[in-house]
Amino acid sequence: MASSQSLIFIHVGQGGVQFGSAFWELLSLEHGLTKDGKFQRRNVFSEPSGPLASSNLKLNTFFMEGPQGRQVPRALFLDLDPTSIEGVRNKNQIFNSNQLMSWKEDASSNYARGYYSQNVEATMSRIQDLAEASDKLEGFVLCRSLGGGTGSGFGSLILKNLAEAYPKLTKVTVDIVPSTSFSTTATEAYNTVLATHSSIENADVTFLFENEALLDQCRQNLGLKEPKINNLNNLMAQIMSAVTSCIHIDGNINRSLGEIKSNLVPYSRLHFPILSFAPILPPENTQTWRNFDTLLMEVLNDGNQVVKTDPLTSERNMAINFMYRGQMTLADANSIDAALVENSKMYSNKLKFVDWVPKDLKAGVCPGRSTPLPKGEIYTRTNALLLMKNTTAVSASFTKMLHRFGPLYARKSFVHWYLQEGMEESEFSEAKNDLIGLIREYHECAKGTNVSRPSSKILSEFKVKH
Ligand SMILES: Nc1nc2c(ncn2[C@@H]2O[C@H](COP(=O)(O)OP(=O)(O)OP(=O)(O)O)[C@@H](O)[C@H]2O)c(=O)[nH]1
Ligand SMILES: [Mg+2]
Repeated sequence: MASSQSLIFIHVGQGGVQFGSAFWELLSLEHGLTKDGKFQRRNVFSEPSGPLASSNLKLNTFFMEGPQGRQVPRALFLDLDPTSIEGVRNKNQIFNSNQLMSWKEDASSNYARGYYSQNVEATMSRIQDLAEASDKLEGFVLCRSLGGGTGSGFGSLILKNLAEAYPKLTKVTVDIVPSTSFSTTATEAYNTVLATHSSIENADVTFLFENEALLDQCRQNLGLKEPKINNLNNLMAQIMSAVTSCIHIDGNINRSLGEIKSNLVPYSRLHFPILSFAPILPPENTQTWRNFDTLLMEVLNDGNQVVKTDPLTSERNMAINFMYRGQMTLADANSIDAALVENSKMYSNKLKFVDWVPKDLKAGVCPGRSTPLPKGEIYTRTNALLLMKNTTAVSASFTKMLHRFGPLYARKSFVHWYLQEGMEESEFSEAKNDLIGLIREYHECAKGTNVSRPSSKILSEFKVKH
């Protein structure tokens, strides 16, 4: 089996943990593993035609050897209250018990409670154990929801500690952005802005998943009338499997977190590429091969993005990567690459680049197809295309965050809950100004000027009160 670098996944808070449960169920199936980490006779890569050699699977990137030849995910699940961790323990027997950490009381939707949690030492020590079990550790993927107190606050504390303890390793965050339709607590607006501030500072790449965009996809593309949280998580799992497909299977680009970063992030702060994936079809489909032009049209459709952008705002890209996922040999990659570049001329309005970077359009192929989850709601027995674009249009997501934060902060509602936990009030304005600065940097890129530091002038433009 090919030897490769390894990654550690850290799932924090209910959203991070529940997404992780779906993600590892899928990844285990893709690697031909049973629920308890043993090898199945057949796996997705041996069916239905053109078997890929198992050497294509870089098993030890995501899994490590456990007792009795079991494969164990390189992952840690953390929640300040036990409920979501119990859910993982009951559903996925693949984890060792020391990979599932929980405590007694949640952070009550309060970033500060999560951030000032006393449990970080125990957590960092468990992360160190996992790091020591990895020969060639490349980096970390921290997955959390931004809305609650644990994912936002405790997640940000862990991210800061990772940046200090492992400065040379790549840090990626998967940040779930709360939707007003699912949201139950007013403080989500604060937690989202405070946690995004930490992702701007301490992550190398952040993949935003807006629950609102995922809900729309479940309704429109999958025909689900009332999507549930697990529908959203299964969709995210398929997309994150595609993002990391060349890392955990094989392929010709984005074979490591570092490569994803260098392919997509020309400026360190502007590290929020938007993901768009196709096809997203309900399970009753029978198509086993999808026309490439159709896939391209679908990923360029805003409705397939996991971040909702404003179609009326002109966007500019800093980097674009297409990742084709399907059964083919790597020798075909070059011809796909040429077809992609040729076809994408038709969509030149969607694929405009900022003036000051060379047109950075890359296309890659991962030969391993995805696999359906049992009773899954997404059809996967076909080829697929993932688009990752570092576009100025992502600023729409930060603007929405500030629009929810602004009115609440203007009244200073609930601020005392945060101060009681030890936070300084200045941290609110620091976080807010950081997002405003980021939006401004994206706007300047779209206009063609170079990136500069934040200024307070932008406050009025985004209707954020001082
Ligand atoms: N996509 C997705 N969103 C989730 C999930 N669970 C919760 N959310 C969203 O995340 C926000 C709440 O965050 P949680 O992850 O429940 O909170 P937490 O991190 O556990 O923090 P506390 O419970 O406050 O300590 C809400 O907006 C939910 O809609 C999930 O499994 N998937
Ligand atoms: Mg919770």
